[in-house]
Amino acid sequence: TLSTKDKQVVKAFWAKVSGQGEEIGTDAVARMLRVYPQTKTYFSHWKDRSASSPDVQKHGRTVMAGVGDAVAKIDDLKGGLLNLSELHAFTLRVDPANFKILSHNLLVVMATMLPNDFTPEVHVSMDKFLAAVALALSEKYR
Ligand code: ZNH
Repeated sequence: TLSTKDKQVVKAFWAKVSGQGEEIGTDAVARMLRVYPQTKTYFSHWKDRSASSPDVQKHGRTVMAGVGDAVAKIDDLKGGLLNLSELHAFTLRVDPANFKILSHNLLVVMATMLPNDFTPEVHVSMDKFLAAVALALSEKYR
């Protein structure tokens, strides 16, 4: 579980990320599709899956807005993300294993784009936070 310290670190880092949110989200989604091609099945209707694609950019913004919403609900992720979990489980039917894959790609891109802010301390807390988000999103699958 997330400690008080983790929550502080996540909130402080997220404030720095926000300015580049769109770029980070877009890059993470494009990278996920490229490196983990099994994730492409959910986006088969997109013509272009590169980082310059309007579809990828739009989804990058969407995902980052979702993560930002999760930061705001950090004290009750399971309750706060219940509707989003339901959407992914029943409507979108996304395999929950993919939540970890996107989290990993978000970490890689944040580390690359904010090398000075992405300290080992931030790495630990963001990793725990994104794992908690993935768990909360998996809630409705059980
Ligand atoms: Zn998801 C959608 C978030 C992951 C797939 N998403 C979505 C949205 C959001 C999100 C917010 C919108 C909703 C509405 O509209 O209402 N996601 C999210 C998050 C995460 C995710 C936060 C993590 C971290 N997803 C994911 C994955 C996948 C997905 C991994 C696969 C691979 N999503 C998806 C889809 C969709 C979504 C397909 C739909 C889109 C459209 O339609 O456009």
